[in-house]
Amino acid sequence: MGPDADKHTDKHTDKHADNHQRRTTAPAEVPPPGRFSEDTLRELRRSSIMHVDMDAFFVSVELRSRPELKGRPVIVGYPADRSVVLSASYEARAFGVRSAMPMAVAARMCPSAVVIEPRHKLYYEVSGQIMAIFGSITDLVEPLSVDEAFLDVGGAIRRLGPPREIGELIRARVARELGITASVGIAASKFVAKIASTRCKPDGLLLITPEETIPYLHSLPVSALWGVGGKTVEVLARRGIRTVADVAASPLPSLRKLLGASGEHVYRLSWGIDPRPVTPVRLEKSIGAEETFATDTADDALLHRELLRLSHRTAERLRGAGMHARTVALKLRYADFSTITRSRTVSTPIDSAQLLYAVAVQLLESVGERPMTVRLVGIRAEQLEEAAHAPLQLSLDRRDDNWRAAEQALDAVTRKFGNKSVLPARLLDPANNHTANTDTANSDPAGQGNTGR
Ligand code: DCP
Ligand code: MG
Repeated sequence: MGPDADKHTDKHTDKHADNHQRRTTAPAEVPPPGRFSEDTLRELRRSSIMHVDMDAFFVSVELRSRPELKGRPVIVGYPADRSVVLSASYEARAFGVRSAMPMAVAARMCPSAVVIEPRHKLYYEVSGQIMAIFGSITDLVEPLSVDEAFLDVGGAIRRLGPPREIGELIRARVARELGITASVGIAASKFVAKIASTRCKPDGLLLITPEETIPYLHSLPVSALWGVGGKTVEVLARRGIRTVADVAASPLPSLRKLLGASGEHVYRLSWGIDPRPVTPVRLEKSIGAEETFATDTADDALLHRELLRLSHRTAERLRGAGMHARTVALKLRYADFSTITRSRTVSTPIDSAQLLYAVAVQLLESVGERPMTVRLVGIRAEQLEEAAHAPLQLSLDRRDDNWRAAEQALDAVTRKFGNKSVLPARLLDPANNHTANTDTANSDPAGQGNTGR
């Protein structure tokens, strides 16, 4: 017997019978592309929304250059005490390791895990390549974060085949061209497609037809519904509502009473109702944070401290959304409730707290003398773009090591707004902000982007 004698059977009788088939529904019994009748096309287009998400993205990218670690528990994160797990291999997850868990906890759970420090620049590059593959399939790509997107492939079926084949094509291209694996969920709606990709991970594909949608959804726990997190799960569980089927069987008024406005949303999802289209441009136009002071204030140092805090909050949310901002806006509300905003556009899109803060302080200074005490201060990041498409900028996840990079980026701001406008030392020590050199006030040499509104 030849060496392949006991291997060939299944693989050769059905070329689709690879190891992903177990996660998929009935095999696609359709003719090759170009031969679809209008009826078939209509039928195939009923489930044309796809959610594609890379498996253990940062880890997978790292394993390309360290293949000997494949199959082992691997964590990407800074080893420092106060850092968190950014990405964990599925082998590490078997020990309970999850992203956002403190590194110290992860190390206790899985002492054998290999820890790799992140290389954000590399991930952003790969992210751009992922999005380029998606973009070659359809224009209808809605990136959600650095490693995932919704695609509506309805218009690509004639050219590339049924959605399932398009999903396998994307998975094959990501594997071959980028050396990582992706999971694909396909359904009639975004929310079911997202559930499908989550539940076929890693390295899987799951298509849920419109007919299968309700029975499938109803078999899931409530936590599978979009927007239903820990607290809502608890509230529902207290009423004995544990599965999506339980939600679907609940009268809408009682869900409204339990969950407020989101009661209706949750109810609709439980019946698979999610008409949101795949929207190529992000709906989020801006991300921001604001704070009302307990007592109105005229204190510069207090304002600066608050701006720094709000910068951190805004930057975290920007990074969480995988976005960079081109414009930073400052909002001040005075004691009499009159409100002003000042905004400025920077040359390099930013997502770091330090840079947001630097611009916010300039904007505050550009206001000049304030007519009365301040009641509220806010920061808003505007003109957002996908981090994947923006020129690379630093991550401040580990600040000490990133200060060099931070300073380089500050240089860009300085070039834009004048030499004395940004003083990194002030940023390092926000408590000293009120001693700021008055040279920096109103420095807007080109008058650019400083649009009082
Ligand atoms: N990420 C991060 N901080 C987090 C969560 C994620 O920096 N708190 C980064 C690392 C991830 C990447 O974003 O690799 C993508 O996030 P995912 O939620 O898609 O997680 P993974 O791709 O790592 O794993 P999964 O296979 O569950 O998608
Ligand atoms: Mg992922």
